[in-house]
Amino acid sequence: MELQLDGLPGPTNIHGGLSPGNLASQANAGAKAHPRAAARQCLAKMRAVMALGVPQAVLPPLERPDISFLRAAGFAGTDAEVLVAASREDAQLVRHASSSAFMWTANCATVIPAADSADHFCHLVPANLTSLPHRSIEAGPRTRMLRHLFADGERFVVHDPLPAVSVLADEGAANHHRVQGPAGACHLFVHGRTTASAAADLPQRFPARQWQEASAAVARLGRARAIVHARQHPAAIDAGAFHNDVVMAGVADRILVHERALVDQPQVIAELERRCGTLRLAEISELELSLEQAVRSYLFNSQMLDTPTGIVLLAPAESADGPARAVIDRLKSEGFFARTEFIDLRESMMGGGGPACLRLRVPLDESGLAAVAGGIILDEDKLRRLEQWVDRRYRRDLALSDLRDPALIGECRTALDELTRILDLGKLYRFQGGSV
Ligand code: SUG
Repeated sequence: MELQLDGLPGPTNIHGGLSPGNLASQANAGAKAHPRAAARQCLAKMRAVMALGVPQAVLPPLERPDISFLRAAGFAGTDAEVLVAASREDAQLVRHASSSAFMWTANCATVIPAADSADHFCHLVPANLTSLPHRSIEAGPRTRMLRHLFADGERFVVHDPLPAVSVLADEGAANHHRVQGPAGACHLFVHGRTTASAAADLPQRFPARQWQEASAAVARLGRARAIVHARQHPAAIDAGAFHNDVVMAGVADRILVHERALVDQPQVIAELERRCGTLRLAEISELELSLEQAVRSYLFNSQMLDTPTGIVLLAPAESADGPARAVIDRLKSEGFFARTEFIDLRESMMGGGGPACLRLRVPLDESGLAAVAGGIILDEDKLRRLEQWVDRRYRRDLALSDLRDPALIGECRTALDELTRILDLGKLYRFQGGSV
């Protein structure tokens, strides 16, 4: 089975325009955000997944604003004084410190499950996210959080993130697929560049975030037995596919991929089939859905779920009409999935995060699932309590200019403190005496 580990934005969710090459992030820079609606939409997705009979857990938000980050940048005094001074001197730094980008948990780690690792441990390699400042500050606390939640040292290894150097820039599972065919499982690692990349091979408009050297290091740490490396098509990156999961999705033996997702794509697919056996491939042509339409609709960022009643496509509402919908209808009629559901994730989509970005997949067996911190596994009762908590503790809207308000520090702590009680996590955050 596959546990879906979803993220939640925190009370300072903003549209900061912090990600170059991410068209939605850029287009919505400075727009008023709606933290309560953002969190509610994420919870609604979790409910939809649970209703499909798939185990669902929640990964708590990180504390924001990250005052220790601002202190490390030279601001001093009480926490409130730090925030006020930083807001006056460097508002952009405060946006980095306040961002809720950690909600996109597909980027938080790469998972090599026990079934596929040489030492039979389930390996979690947290991503260093060095490509962007607001994301790189996630790595440390997220690693400590994963250690708290996957604490059973007999089963799980939570590694340190790769060293934060450019050649090891790692964006986690957004550039990784576990393909499972009749002959076995294989891990596909997708990178945008390598140290050996010729200038002509690189995207021309936007940066390539994931380095091949990082993917190789993650595969080594995770003791993955079967791996294939592929390079993301520079045209896809230049069209706004800053991660591979914007142009490719999959579950079990099914791969849904744009024809311009990967360099040498036919060879990559052939290699996966050589390792895994025959796969079911839906390769979408540029004619049927252009890269531009793929990025606009986020069709390939749908969550593909292997449920007791067949494969389900949980697609963003943005793909419910036009050419993306036509692709979905065709694939459904061909039996590529049993069912489709559309989900409204508007606030997350404004930062370039669709259904697949919001979850980390953790393949586990029953006993592995029982070893995960039980409090984060959701049932209907817990979900209802989380909804009430969000309604109580998250502001309805938040503008970038609100980030200078020191009241947000206390609001966030109060919210997270309550959350740790709902999820039975004990002392988790530093302000509680914990490690995160
Ligand atoms: O890293 N957006 C995220 C979106 C991550 C999507 N994840 C996957 N594709 N798996 C990013 O670009 C925008 C934040 C802002 O602009 O405020 C942001 O960080």
